[in-house]
Amino acid sequence: MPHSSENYFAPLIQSKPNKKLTSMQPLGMDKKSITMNFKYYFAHTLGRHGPCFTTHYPYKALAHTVRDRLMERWKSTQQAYDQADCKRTHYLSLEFLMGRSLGNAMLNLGITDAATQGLFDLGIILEEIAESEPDAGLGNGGLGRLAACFLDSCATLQLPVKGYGIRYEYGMFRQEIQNGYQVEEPDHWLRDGNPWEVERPEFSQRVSFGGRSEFYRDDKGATRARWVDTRDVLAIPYDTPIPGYRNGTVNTLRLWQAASTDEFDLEEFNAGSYTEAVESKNHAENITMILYPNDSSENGKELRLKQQYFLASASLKDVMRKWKSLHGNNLKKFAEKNCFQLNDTHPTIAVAELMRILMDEERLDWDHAWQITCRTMAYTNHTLLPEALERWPVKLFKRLLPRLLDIIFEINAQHLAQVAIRWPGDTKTQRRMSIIEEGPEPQIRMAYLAIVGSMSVNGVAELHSKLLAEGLFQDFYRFWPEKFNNKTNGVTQRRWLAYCNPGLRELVCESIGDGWISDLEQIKRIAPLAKDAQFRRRWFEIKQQNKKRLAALVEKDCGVRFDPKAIFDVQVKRIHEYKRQLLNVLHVIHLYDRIKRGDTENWTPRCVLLGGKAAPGYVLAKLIIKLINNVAQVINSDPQVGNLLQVAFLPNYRVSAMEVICPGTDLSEQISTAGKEASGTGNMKFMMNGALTIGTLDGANIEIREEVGDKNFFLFGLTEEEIKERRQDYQPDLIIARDANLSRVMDLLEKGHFNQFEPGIFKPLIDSIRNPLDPWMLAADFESYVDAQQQAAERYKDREQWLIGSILNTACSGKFSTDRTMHDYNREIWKLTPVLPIPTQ
Ligand code: 26Q
Repeated sequence: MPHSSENYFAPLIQSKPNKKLTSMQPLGMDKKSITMNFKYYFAHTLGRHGPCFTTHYPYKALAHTVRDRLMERWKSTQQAYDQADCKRTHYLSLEFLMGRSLGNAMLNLGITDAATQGLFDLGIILEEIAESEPDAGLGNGGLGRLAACFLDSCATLQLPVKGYGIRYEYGMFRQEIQNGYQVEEPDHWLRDGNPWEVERPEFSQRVSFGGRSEFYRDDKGATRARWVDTRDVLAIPYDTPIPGYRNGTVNTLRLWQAASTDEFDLEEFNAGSYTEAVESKNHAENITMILYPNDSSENGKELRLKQQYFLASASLKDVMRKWKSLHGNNLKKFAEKNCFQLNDTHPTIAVAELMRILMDEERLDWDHAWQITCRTMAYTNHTLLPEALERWPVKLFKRLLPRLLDIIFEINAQHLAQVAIRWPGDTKTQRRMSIIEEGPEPQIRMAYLAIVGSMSVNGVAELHSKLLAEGLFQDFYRFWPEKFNNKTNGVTQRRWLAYCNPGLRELVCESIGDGWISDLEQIKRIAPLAKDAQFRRRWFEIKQQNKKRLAALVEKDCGVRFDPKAIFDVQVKRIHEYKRQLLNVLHVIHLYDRIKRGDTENWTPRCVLLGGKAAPGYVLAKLIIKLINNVAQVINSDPQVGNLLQVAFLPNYRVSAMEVICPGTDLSEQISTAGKEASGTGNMKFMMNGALTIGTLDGANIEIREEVGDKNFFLFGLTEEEIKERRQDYQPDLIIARDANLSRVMDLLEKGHFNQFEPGIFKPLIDSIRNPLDPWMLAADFESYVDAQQQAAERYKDREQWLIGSILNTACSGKFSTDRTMHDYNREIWKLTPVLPIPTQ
């Protein structure tokens, strides 16, 4: 279909908006209405009859039934925002890891029971058809899932917050395991259509690339710039409704898709070059083709920069269009009524793009434009790894975004002038704080642009925020201490407890009511019940059920049979050296070695599950996956090991897998090198579902331990400060030599016990452990890790004591709701007022 931003729709009715056309009859939320609607879609819309052998069409029919019930609430909410003329926040993110929508939408609308029963009467099991929905995997991991949880909480708190992102044609790759190695397969998630989105071509925007800046004098004699000879791309918005929890609010996630402009094609087509015309169409469409599968920055990729600018420009123009439709050309209150939250540096080019729009298109002068920009932008940092800080070559910017480069240079000049006033003559500080890193290949430091252009800079857990202020951004912290703040992450308890763990939901609701679903602090009221043997019994039975469900998944996807009587020890997250999956493997090998030596007195049977994707170019991470699989193979096929120890690697870890994993987990592995994991959010999902954590003092683990108490958390490892200290004189060979357990583990690895027919393949991993410069210091934490694991194993044998710990973990998870996180953002950064939807006819 051809797209063009102008006149996409000729007005249907010239004179008055037609009320009759847009009025909506509220749809029934009862079993009967839902069943009727479902049958209508199945037969009339989808054209299916009789028995149906696939789950796909019933899924589709139900999705449309649910979606219809979102529509009227969506409209009422958006109308209420317009009428209230409220302040709004625009959450800009290159990733929104939404997972599945059906179950979540039904939960939030309050129609799960009605739909389940209605379908059951038709002979359909809801859970079975819900499995047909592909995950919307438009994110890598933590940062993308955080954005999705934020949207859920904002809708529940009735905050006028809109998500802006990219509609990738291909989401996060599907991971297959072949001969123990990761193989990446494309994820064409839109293949069977997406019932949760609405295309809105009438709000398309034009995004420019290339060309050059041209300067001219305007009618008042002021020098102005325009960006000319550009190659433009269209941005088509697709909106997804984001329902709040049973409150009538439905917010919006707007994702942009790239398309070529008509005239662009035509021009070349008319010049007789059909193939070039098609090629340029492809160029445009390539921008939103694929999600970059790295969860730390991959530097300098031109297409990635195009994606970032495409998102920033289309979104800002959309906000400006909306503003003008409500306020005309008057920008006086723009800063008062808008906020842009930048999800890491990825959308930071928005700082320069807003300046460009305000100056070149809205004709504001620099100072006025700058005031608006740095009063509306706010930046969230998600990493402490210096190598993950985004930098872009100035050269690339000059070619792709010349006008934005002008603006960044000017921002930097004015910024450095301020620095020079504060620290006169201190050229070292000036150079350190420059947005432009000088050198043979000058680079733009995106984090510095974000800090300079924002009113707020936040980290995502207490320790992380402290380390930003004291380390990575210390110069900026000295300059603007008031900009820096912490916002500890959270997760939404609606998806991560109420939806994914129905057994526990029912028990908790029966005990303390359902207030916790929209106010997680209330969950602490189950704490006293930890003393109640009857309650513990039921808690135990639910956990066993969930472990059986998880065991079934593991058997289906790994071919390994987990025994639900064993302790389920789980580490699922992206594969990264700093997250230390390798340390986990060393412990597994240690347990295996104990079994082989007959050291199994008072043994606690254990099932170890690992899962996660490695960036396709991250060689060592991929080798860790291979090692896990080889170790699992050896252990699982050794009759002497039997049920004492089982190991599995779950392929294709994703949101919908975590929904089965976290309810069935006993022990949550959060074992990163202290000071490296900004926050972690998987740790919170496990805690909420009653797992105990074995972890280091890193990220939000520290706050989890504070909440649940040190008795119910298995702590090990060096602190961030001790790590820094020990680096000076770190000798892993010595540590290994002095630790009999670790020596035997290294021995097994080094003599190729797990790679009998693949000689030498694990050498890079072995070398990394023995390297005195190993940044992750595995050897330094091994002994205390093994101790903590032993304590966990001992505790597990005392079932009642374990259950008390499990109940208290759930009971103390109140802080880790994104409802709290969003409250904090709103109180200290956004300052939005909640707006109730207006029910309309
Ligand atoms: C950058 C440039 C080019 C290509 C890709 C990227 C890129 C993409 C994704 C860089 C980083 C990410 C994702 C980072 C991430 O998920 N960080 C995690 O954020 C969570 C939410 O705050 C934290 O809990 C985790 O600690 C942090 O690792």
